[in-house]
Amino acid sequence: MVPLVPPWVLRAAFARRLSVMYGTEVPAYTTLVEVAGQVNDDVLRDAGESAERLGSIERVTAERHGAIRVGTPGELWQAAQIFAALGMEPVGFYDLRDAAASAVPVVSTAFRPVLPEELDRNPFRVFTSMLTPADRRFFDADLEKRLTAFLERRELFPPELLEPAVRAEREAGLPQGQAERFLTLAVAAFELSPEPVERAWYAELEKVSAVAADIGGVTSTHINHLTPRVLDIDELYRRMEDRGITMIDRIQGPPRWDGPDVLLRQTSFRALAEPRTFRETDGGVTTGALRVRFGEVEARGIALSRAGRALYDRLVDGPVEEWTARFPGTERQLAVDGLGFFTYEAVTGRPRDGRRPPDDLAGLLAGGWLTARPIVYEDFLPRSAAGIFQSNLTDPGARDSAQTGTHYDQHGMSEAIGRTVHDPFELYAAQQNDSLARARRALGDIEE
Ligand code: OOG
Ligand code: NI
Repeated sequence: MVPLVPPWVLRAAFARRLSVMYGTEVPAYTTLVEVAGQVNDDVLRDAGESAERLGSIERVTAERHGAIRVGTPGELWQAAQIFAALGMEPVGFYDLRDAAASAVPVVSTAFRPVLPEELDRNPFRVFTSMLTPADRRFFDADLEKRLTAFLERRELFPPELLEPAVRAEREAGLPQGQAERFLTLAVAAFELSPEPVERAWYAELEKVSAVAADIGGVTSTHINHLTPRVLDIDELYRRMEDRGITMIDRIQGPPRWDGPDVLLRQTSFRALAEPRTFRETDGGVTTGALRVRFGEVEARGIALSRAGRALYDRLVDGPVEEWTARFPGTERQLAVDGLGFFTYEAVTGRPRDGRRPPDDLAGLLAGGWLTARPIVYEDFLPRSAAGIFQSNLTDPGARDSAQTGTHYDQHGMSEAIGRTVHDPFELYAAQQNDSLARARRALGDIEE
């Protein structure tokens, strides 16, 4: 039997090649990766072991997320097939249409590995947005019709790319030669196309939303940012500004504080003007520029339970004093209050002191029966995502808020993709509960 290149090796190779491609297309991204690497080295040197509490330095160094935008359920279905070949499944539903100040006409999910061991091998994830042309707040019936027709005519992913993707998913890998070709075509599908942009069509969509134009104004898709992970995002922000790269005005997500890092903190630099060719209404070709691709960086923290997330949502906009006063200041407290997710392990070497393990988690942790390791947040935050979209729009676009939008939810997204969209809270809870059940069994064994 020919040995197959397994999905995780394909995923790691895809992430690496995408990074090389994006670095040649967007040089400021390379600067971001360089600076992130230097910051990570410094943190590792100064903080030692605790720097790796939320992931090994190998994982963090290789870690990236990308973002793509597609136009139709059919295109989303195909993107999902390509990601399935790489061992990435849809997780989470994000509706970015009704974020008050920063609405964009898309609904989104993220493709990523779901098993902890797969995440450890390579956690590459892609935030994937789909245009919603039937949403009357953004598009009237006439524009919807023309937009849909335009999208139906284009082909983002050729059959030579989709066929091996189906095979890779079915057989859990590809033979070496096919893997090579698959990766080459997959990276090419996300490059910026040199095809001329229809000026008038692009401009018409841009009036509605720059995101609508970026998706539906061109005949291809492209990766619009690629994000490295950094261990100290405040330090990175300072160093980028020192290098003369203007970042957006803030770091999004939880505040910097002395307590545990939770969820996700992100910042970005604005999209750069890139030369593009345009087709004018008289048929002539001209050159111009578009700002569509940018750089972003992120720091990841502990995954929060639904209750933890609700507390986060209540506190995040308030004064930092309120956050400090009300948000748990230690990992132990996050665990005991049921606000954060952890994996638990029985302590086997615990000295025998005649005591029996208590039933409650607080007692088990306080008595040294269990150790807790944080589960890293592997997903996104809708408000930061909306902010990331927005930071790259020069014009907020036009919306008719008297109209109502089309309904979309996790279920509808699953139907569009033809695959189940996982609920991130359920994934984290299952991982936590499995570990706790194992730990309790182990404690039972130790006792006997
Ligand atoms: C995606 C924006 C969301 C993030 O990190 O929150 C995102 C986009 O601009 O297409 O990538
Ligand atoms: Ni992003």
